[in-house]
Amino acid sequence: MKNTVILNQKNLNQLADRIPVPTFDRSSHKVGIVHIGVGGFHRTHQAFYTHQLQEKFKAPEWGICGVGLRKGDQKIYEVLKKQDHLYTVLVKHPDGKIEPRIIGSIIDFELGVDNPVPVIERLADPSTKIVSLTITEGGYNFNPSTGEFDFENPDIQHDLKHSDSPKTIYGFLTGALKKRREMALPGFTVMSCDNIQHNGDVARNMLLSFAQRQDAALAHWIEREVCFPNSMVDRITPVTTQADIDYLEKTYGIKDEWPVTCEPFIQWVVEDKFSNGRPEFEKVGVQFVPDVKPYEKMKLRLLNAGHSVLGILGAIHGHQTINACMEDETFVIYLRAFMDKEATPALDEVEGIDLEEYKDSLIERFANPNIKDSVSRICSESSAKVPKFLLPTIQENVTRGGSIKYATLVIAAWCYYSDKGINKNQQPLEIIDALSGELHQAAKRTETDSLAFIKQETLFGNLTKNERFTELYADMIQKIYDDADIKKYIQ
Ligand code: CS2
Repeated sequence: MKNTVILNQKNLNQLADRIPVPTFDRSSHKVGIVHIGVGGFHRTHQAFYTHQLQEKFKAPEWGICGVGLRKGDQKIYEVLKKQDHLYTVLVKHPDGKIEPRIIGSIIDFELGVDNPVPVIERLADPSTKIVSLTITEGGYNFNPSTGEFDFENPDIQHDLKHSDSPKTIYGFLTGALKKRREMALPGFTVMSCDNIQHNGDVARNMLLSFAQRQDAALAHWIEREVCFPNSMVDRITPVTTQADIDYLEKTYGIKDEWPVTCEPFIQWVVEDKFSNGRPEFEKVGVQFVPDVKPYEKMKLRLLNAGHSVLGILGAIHGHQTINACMEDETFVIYLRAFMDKEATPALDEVEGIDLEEYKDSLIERFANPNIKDSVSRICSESSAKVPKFLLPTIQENVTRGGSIKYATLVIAAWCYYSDKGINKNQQPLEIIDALSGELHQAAKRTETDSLAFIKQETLFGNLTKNERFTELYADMIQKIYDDADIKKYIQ
């Protein structure tokens, strides 16, 4: 048994014979990237790529400063501060092997919750060249059915009135860009890494909508000076469990308060549009392409939508994890049918990618028994995910007369899930959704109006106007409400 060592910079030497640790001189690194939203995914993906680049090729000007803008970011801020921003990534292979590595690319962290000044200063600093975002699908503040910026949001109204004490990402970005403009500094690149189709375009449209209201001249400057590359990001990153923390301590004697786990697969496809330079990420496998749209569409419509199919149906059946769904053949057959008959016909060709192979690889990745990705993570924030991952496939198949039954069952199941909050065995489900109250209210009206749930226009747009969809949906609602044994309907 190895003695337990607390993870921090001073102790790295002691840990070097246990697991790979950063060998580069972190103290000489400068912040070049400010990342907003340091969740597990950022730490296994962008920070992981950046670490590899720094480890193999040196890139001292591209250190990462994390930023948190929500109260909930306090914990990661504190943990990382204590650990000199070091953390462990545990890559979990399907054969049971776990590859640990300490990541050193994050070198600072600012929390903008009570005092916005340090964050704005960091963003406005001449060394900051890229501001990257993982603020989740819901963080962009658009109306999911119209795609328009939501000016009704009270925090947005606050930011428009009080530009010196922002709360939202848009208040912070415009505050910092205003300073840069006044100081005659170049803009930074805003690099969205969220699971939204055309994520860079969305970030651009939203920021410009906000800026135009606040300061038209600044909006004009942003239009000229700030690039917003679109990107497709991919690496399954389950929620860290206590068992992961204990494993690291028991096996390697490393006390890391918040390691992060992920699958071996990693992918990042980005448009090469940067306003103020970028790291040579291509040296570590990032693909720079002129147009990322076909890649992001493929990933959202197959991987993310596939996750929602398994997650929502699996939750009602009583499966706890995605790999448990994949051990259940009925689910695998249903998933593949959804992908082949509904998602694929609505996709364009993706240069250099064989869609059949891509789908096979998704089946393997979802089945990784070591990942244990919880169904509750997948179902969390479904109100932001379903309109992006699943509804466009239904919408397009409605238009082209294609199959919609596989995806429609998922929507009906989502209504049942939001209404009852229990699985078929009457056990309570953990529902995490910013709109859980509204979803519950709408779903509850299903008793008297079978279409009540899909009448939420901000989520479903005008899908209720399509009779083929509404009839199918109403029929599925009837079945699930009569008997929630979901497996009967996915046979
Ligand atoms: C998942 C994603 O949140 C979800 O619903 O589908 O987090 C997924 O694991 C990642 O996009 C994988 O790259």
